[in-house]
Amino acid sequence: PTTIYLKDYTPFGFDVEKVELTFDLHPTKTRVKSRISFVPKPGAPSDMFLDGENLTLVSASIDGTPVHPEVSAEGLTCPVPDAPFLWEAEVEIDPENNTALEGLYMSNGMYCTQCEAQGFRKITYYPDRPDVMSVFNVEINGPHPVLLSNGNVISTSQGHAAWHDPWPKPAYLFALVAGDLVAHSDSFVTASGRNVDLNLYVRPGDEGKCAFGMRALKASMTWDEEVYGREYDLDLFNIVAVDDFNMGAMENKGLNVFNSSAVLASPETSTDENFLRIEAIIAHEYFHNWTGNRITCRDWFQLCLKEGLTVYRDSQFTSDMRSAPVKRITDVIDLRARQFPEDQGPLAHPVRPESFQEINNFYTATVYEKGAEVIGMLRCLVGAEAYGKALDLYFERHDGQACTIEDWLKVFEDTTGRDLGQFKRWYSQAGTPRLTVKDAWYNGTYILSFTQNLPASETTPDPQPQVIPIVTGLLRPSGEEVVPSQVLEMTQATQSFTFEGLKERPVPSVLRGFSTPVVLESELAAEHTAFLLAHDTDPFNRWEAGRSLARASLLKMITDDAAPDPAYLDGIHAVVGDATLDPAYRALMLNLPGQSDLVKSLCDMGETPDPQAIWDACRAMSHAQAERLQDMLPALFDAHQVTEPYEPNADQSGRRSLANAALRLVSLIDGPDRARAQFTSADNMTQQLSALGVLLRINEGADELEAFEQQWKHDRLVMDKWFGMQVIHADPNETAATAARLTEHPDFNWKNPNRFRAVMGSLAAHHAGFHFADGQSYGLLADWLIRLDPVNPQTTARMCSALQTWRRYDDARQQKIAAALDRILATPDLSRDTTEMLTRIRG
Ligand code: BAL
Ligand code: ZN
Repeated sequence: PTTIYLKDYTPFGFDVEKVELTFDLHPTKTRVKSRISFVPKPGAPSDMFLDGENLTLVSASIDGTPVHPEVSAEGLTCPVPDAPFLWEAEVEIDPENNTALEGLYMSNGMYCTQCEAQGFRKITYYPDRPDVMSVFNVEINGPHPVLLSNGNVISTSQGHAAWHDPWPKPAYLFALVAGDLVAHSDSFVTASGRNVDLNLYVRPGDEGKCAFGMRALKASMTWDEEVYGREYDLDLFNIVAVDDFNMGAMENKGLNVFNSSAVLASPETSTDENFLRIEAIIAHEYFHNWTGNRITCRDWFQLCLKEGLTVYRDSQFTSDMRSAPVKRITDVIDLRARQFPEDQGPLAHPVRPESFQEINNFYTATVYEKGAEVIGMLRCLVGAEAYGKALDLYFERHDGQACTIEDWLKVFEDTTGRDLGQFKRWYSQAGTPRLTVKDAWYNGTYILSFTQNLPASETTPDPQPQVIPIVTGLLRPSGEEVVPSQVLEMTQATQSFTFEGLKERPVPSVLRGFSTPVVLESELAAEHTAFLLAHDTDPFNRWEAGRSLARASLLKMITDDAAPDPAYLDGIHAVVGDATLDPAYRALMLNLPGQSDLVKSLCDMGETPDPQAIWDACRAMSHAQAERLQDMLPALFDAHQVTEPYEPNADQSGRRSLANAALRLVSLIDGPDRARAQFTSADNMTQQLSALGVLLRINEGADELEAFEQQWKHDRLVMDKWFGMQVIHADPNETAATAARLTEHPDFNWKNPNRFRAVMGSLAAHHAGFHFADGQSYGLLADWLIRLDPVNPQTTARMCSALQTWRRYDDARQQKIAAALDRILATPDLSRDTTEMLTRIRG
């Protein structure tokens, strides 16, 4: 496979003034006619190359004269005039057999598209690159009640629709949808008084699952006006729910296409977590209208320009709509679970990668989530006001352009006068820095000293110090804040910060809000952690203190057979019992560090991790929590029952999460009765599913599992939960067998990405089950990846990341994983996507 490098970027030789497309839809023989006005730039080549894959070229002409281009598997090359010309072509494509779900494909009888990153080339010949932006006119002919494309509708009649998108866009934002769909409609009046029609299109039967998504869309539109001054710019905004979709959703201009799991919601079928995710994804895709669509990326190496910023914006939105500390904590849990392993293993790459073989493999937690962290750091360094000014300048200066990270940083340099040369290393160096902290106290002077160390890696062989904003506050030994939060700006490999005029030695609270994505290694007094759990005024660091104690205790339980740490248990007893705190926050206090996280800690200590021992320790810790909190658990459970009609808001979902955390623990001691009662009486999925999870966890859920299937077998999204739950809650020695059994189920439609992920994704997420010593899970996953790869390379390649941490385990496991990797790699005609991922992982 060919490797593409950032350093080789060259602009396309032609401008595209206008694109006209006509689709004659047919399941296996769709005809696509294109009329494209090209204008050669100075020095344009005499031959033009257009991307195109899996297309049958029917005809082509330039200015009306037939031409016969040289066609290859990647595109076509054609001699062209050195003056503006009209390119016309007709191609035939086969949507029904397009199982890769890229380009134009069919999902349950409906046509839909996915063009990011390089799917448009499967629709017609075109310069399929983000820096080629053009106005599109689209005509669709097909026997479907609903025919949609980007922009504003020009005309519709039986079997025909014409669309015009006035905003120049790259081809990756093109979309077409056709099918027997129904609309949930509403409207929005923008700040300047323009009316926008809003529609959420779904398959008949799903109408009852639209109201929340529409509400979230309107809230996002208002928020972007109020917080970023960004108004919507078309007369129409359409969202379509699709059952077969590789990603969560896609921000096509004026026509967002969503995985149905990321938009359809009802209290009976969706959990609080589902509602939260849907709200965030709707916001994310909507926010892309400005950060992604109006200002797009020059090339795919700049993907973080739109994704990091848009993730950052959607996290701000969720913080504003719900609880900011809870959002920050859950984001950090997610970052550590998904991004840190990437940064610390064979798939490490900078936030802005410098080479790739298959761009689909770079829609990663590093580009998205670490990309958002980098923006959070930038805002922390320059302050909220300067951030707002820089963003205003970004929108003003770059509207309608395809930009780079250099353009992005320049608006900050120009508004603040700062030199961001060193800060830019966050975009070019891979890996998670380690930040060590120690302190000293001399006669009223308190000194905090930090050392940063970025481990060298293949992509970053000679790491240089980065700019690290360390938000820090100091507390008195009595618990009040003596120095409020301030940003310590670290730029050197080793740096000290001095605080004068203190009457007594303070307790430091460093890296508040997780102001930089680092691994913090504290050489501070060990007793500080319990103190911060009891007293820190920063809610993130208070939670972090609990997590540090839990981690330290679990590691001792694993390595030394120690008992659970009473200081940790006492500490969480106090916080969870504090009725002045947000219930959602108290529930988070009861979570334990991820088992993969513990694997990394053990490796760093020079220990060989034993997944079963980690599992056993986590179980033992849950029991210890239950016993220590036994005096309050029944009351917590009762006091946080929601008796009002279900609403997926922060208040109610917080109460449910604490009640369900209490249920999970109390059931370890009291048995299944409460959970059974909740399962039976639940009128919403949050309560029903959490009760089922509790029962499965104590091996008491067989009847409820059966009842759940009978109740929900008609609902695809709920059945995804049913499939996933059984794997997630299996005992480690039964995980592989459970997953294998589920693949025999008649409803295991493995070509549907959601269903495949429900089983195989859950298998990979069950740490002790996936790494069970017999290696059965590795073999099962390999079997299914080999089967899925020719059908859907993108979903296959994503799933390969389950194996990225394989070198952390013992020799026997490594041999089994290597055998699985080699077996997949030896498969004839393995896709470029999967080959690249596995080659990098195998090393
Ligand atoms: N652009 C791909 C889907 C998303 O990040 O919104
Ligand atoms: Zn995005």
